[in-house]
Amino acid sequence: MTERGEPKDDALPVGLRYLPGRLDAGSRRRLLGEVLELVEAAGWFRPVMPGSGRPFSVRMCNLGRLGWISDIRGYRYSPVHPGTGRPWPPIPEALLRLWEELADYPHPPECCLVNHYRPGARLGLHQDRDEEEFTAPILSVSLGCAAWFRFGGRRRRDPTRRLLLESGDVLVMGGPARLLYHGIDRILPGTGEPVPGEGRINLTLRRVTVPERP
Ligand code: MD6
Ligand code: FE
Repeated sequence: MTERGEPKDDALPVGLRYLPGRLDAGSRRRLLGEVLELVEAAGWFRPVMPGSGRPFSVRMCNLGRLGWISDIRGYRYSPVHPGTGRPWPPIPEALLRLWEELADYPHPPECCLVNHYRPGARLGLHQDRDEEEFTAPILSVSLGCAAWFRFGGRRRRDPTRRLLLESGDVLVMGGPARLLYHGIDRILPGTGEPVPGEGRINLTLRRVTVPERP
């Protein structure tokens, strides 16, 4: 086992790209500052589980034309913030460039979901399937303290493994890995860049709609 908690020679599923340390310290600090400035101005929201209304332990915001939201009625993408009714702030240039470099997809992302985990917060095993476009990957950037990322197969009952995601790590879930079940078991407070309000910030870039054919 490596320090990252995984057998070294155990290959990742096809389509899952794990890029540890993809962002250097300067890029991490600038990106965190830029994202938090936009999000603090727009405001965080606390999603709730459809049906039960049970609140998530993670707070969220979005950047881009469309934002992922969850309320009593269900999961969906919305062009406006559910609390303020205002459009989401734009996706920072640095993230658009990262998508161009890594996504292997010829159109820009439409959504950057911003998750903030405070100590004790977690995210249950889920598939990201509220998008219309599944040929685009989801690109995830981790900032702040480290977290245990759990992933399995395309069925909830498939066996799972975990990866330690640290500040500056990038994960791309595309192709056959696009619909893998995954979640965050827990964060490791006190590691990585300090985040105001403590904890971990995760950014996921998504293409939501199918582009029109020229
Ligand atoms: C997180 N990430 O790292 C949660 N989804 O906080 C996700 O749910 C996720 O990392 C799709 C693709 C990559 C991810
Ligand atoms: Fe996800």
